[in-house]
Amino acid sequence: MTSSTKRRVSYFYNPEVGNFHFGPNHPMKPHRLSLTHNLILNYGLYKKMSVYKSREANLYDLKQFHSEDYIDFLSRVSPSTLHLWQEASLSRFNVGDDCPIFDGLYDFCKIYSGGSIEAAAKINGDLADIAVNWSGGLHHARKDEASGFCFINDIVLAILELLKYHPRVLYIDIDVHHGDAVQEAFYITDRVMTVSFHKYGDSFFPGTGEVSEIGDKKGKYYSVNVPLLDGIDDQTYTSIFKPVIQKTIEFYRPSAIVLQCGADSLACDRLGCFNLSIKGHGECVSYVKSFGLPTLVLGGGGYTVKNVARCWTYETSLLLDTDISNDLPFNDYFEYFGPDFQLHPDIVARFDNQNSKQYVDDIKMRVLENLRSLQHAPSVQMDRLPPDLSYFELQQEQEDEEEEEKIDVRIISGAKTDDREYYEDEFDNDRDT
Ligand code: V1D
Ligand code: CA
Repeated sequence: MTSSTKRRVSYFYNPEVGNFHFGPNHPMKPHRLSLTHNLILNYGLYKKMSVYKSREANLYDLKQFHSEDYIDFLSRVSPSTLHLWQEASLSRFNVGDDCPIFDGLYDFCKIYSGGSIEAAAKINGDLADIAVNWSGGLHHARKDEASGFCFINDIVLAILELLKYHPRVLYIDIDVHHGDAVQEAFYITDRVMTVSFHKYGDSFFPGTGEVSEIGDKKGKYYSVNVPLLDGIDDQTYTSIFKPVIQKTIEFYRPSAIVLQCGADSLACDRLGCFNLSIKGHGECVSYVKSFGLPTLVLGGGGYTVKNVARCWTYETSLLLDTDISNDLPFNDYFEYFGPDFQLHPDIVARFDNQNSKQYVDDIKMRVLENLRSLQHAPSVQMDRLPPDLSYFELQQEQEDEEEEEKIDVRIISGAKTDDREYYEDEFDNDRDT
């Protein structure tokens, strides 16, 4: 498939998501999602994609990754009852300054997670080539604790959904922070390969993501880390992003991709220290798209609200192969975008580029060396699919064979078998327990 082929894009959004507040002085502002959606609408991009109001995740969904104790805690804690909880519970679940208990926290979690799971299901049903949930991408949440502004890990939940149909899922993370909890969730499996590009060093949060973290057991070589230094610019970033992703896809041959597009890797981010322009960030999204694989696109960090909205709107236009004007259309939040009112304002570098050619070449060499080891890992060779048969076709063949066998069994045993006990279809939205 060439990069110019138009894809069927499904877009998930719940208008409630922007109304939650982490509290005064907290950098995470869900309001950025309202700005993004409104800009997307006012550019007319909704006409070119299927727009869905995403449903909320339910308890059954959340339990696919998170512990019951932790979900129970999230569902019951609130600012007004916080004093009734033992300090031990609050510290056990790691809530506090980074992950504050705010009004509607559990609803917020269900809303952003529901969008990612539904988007993954849309890809599974082959009803979309690309599915987008800018409200998702919260890559730090662990099985039983909150971390780095993240409470529920919608990415892990979405990948688990994709794994029902896809043999190998590639996760790519361009947030300035390390995608630690997604890596950790799949560290010992070869069914998911994680690749994170991030700032590493100077105790930058979360402090993990060295090149030497490569996975373990069956997952050895299936975790890839690209630690970068302050001030990286577009040219330097893409000079390492493209070869690493190209070789990863060549060696791993994923049947689906999940792309976390944290916008805190942009220049001028309130928490970040990179120097990417919106075009440079978008080039990574376009590059991933150019492989023509089913792709789930998610948000993530991003703390300079107006730039988050610009970035994710621009990236929506790239996913739709639609050029949009540099002059912003009038929109409900127009005043946020002054004084330039442009999609691609001039960027002022706040950090010198510390990533010398020698540093980048060395990291690239070590990452590519690990990828070559993956090529020789036995499980990939054993799983090799015939090049002209897609996973879906292969699965269909297998299902047909199983169906024939099942009919034989039914004839022999006289048992009545309902297909729905075995396979979820794309219309199966009922997750109630
Ligand atoms: F600046 C702050 C003001 C108020 C509350 C928190 C912060 C803040 C800034 N940076 N917190 C951080 C990071 N936490 C720490 C820990 C505090 N300890 C002593 C260390 O440095 C957390 C940064 C989280 C980044 C989240 C993310 O961008 O990766 C993200 N991705 O998807 C959703 C969020
Ligand atoms: Ca990252």
